[in-house]
Amino acid sequence: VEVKQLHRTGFHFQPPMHWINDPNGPMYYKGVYHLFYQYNPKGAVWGNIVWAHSVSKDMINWKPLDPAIYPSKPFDINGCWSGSATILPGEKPIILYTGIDPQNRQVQNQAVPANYSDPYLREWVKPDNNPIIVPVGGMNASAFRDPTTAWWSNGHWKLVVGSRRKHRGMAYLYRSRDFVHWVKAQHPLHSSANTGMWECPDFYPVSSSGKSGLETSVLGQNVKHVLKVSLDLTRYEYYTLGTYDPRSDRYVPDNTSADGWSGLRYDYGNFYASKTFFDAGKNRRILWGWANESDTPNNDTSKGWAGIQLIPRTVWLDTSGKQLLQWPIKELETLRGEKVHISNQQIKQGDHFEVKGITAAQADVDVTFRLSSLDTAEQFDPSWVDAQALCGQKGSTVQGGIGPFGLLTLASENLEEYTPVFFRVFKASEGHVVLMCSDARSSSLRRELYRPSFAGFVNVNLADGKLSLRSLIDHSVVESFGAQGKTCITSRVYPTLAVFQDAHLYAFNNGSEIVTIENLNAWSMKSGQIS
Ligand code: DQQ
Repeated sequence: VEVKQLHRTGFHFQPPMHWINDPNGPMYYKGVYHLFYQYNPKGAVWGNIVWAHSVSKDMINWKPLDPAIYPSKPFDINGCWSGSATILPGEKPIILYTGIDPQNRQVQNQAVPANYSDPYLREWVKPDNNPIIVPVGGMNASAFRDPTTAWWSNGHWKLVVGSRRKHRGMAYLYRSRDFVHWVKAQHPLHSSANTGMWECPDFYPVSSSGKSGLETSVLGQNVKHVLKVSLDLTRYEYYTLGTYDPRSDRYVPDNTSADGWSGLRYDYGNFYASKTFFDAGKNRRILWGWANESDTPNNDTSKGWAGIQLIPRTVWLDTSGKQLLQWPIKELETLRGEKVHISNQQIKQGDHFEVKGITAAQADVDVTFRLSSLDTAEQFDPSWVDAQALCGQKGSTVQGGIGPFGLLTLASENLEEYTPVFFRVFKASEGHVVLMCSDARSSSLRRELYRPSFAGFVNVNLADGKLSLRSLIDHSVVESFGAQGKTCITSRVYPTLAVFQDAHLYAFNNGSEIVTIENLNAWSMKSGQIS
């Protein structure tokens, strides 16, 4: 198969060819970051799943290694699916993953390094006591997978496995004293009606003050917990913030943190099966997500590859305590090349102007807009609960009061193609409502693509009249961070004209109120060493 370079990313992780999905078992061990991921060594569609393995010193430049875990034993002969790493006392990493057994049951297995002194941990061994956890009784053996990183509390190791009971999504809890014998707790850690299968659960503490990350077993007064699940019915991820009681092993979401479909999301676009880990090297918690293609499977096959890993994000609790904040890891900035800077530039209604002097198909843009007045904001209708539908109705060309304003990324010169990332501010009975969109509808002349008007609301105080936006643009992906990481949206797009040197970047405003670019910094991005 010849791999088509068009639309391949320069600084987002992807192997030379074939299919990838979920990031697995990310960890930091002896100065090295490990990324494992679901991989089909035989083609650009899902199947034949193994754990591919790459290592890095900075999570930006990578060295590929041979697959770490692949079907070899009855307990994983039909597939090595997602899982997590735990670093046991004495700096001993261990992996838990889902194996598909000869009856196509989903069972949980362990793998340990063959040689702890190899900093790359190239070779993994599956102990004979596998599988260590199997579905029993009334459990659904085809919906029982993706074990989390284990945490230690109250004299036990604990972990959860994602599942469902009929339509109820479940995080089954297991306990062990020795990491070998695991016993299911009577109650799940948490469950929620009508949410379907909970894939790739993730459960971890965040500090109530400051940006520092916490090791997964940390408990205490100044700690909240996050439970994230990937809902396979919508292919979106939702999280809640809440309280974990290590004695009853129950997790209760805060009353400000809705459970299920109306809940908070890490990303309002193409971002799935994510996982976090504690980076002991830099004292932060890192979030890693996968973005699949929005192209047709036939095109994936003909281009020879499918799927990318998104840029790792530092994740921490907002001072409100009501949501998480996310920001691309600072190591990404080492790839910044030529820079352009713009300040105090007004954009009037209907105007757009070009940000010149950078490679617009592979760029990092960080802009702060200033609004002089909020008086002309359109009235918000409280029935508009679905941000994506609202963006579909009020797109970047639909004139408003305050906005739409923002960036036109991956744009062709005459705007036959562009992916707008923008804000629109509404007046509501209490304050303002800010909508953020990353709208793929105009991204490509190719009509058969999936081109959703992804959007989310931004819970931001506009008292200082400022709204910021950072977008990471990389050929077929636009990853955007609104208001310093309050709302994040990732789009996959496949322009036909706006490619390589023919891609442009513009700032625009289609609101009646003038918007000022207080500051804009944009950089050409160098490619990472990836494969
Ligand atoms: N992908 C894995 C499963 C997981 C799903 C299989 C989520 O373990 O539930 O490749 O994308």
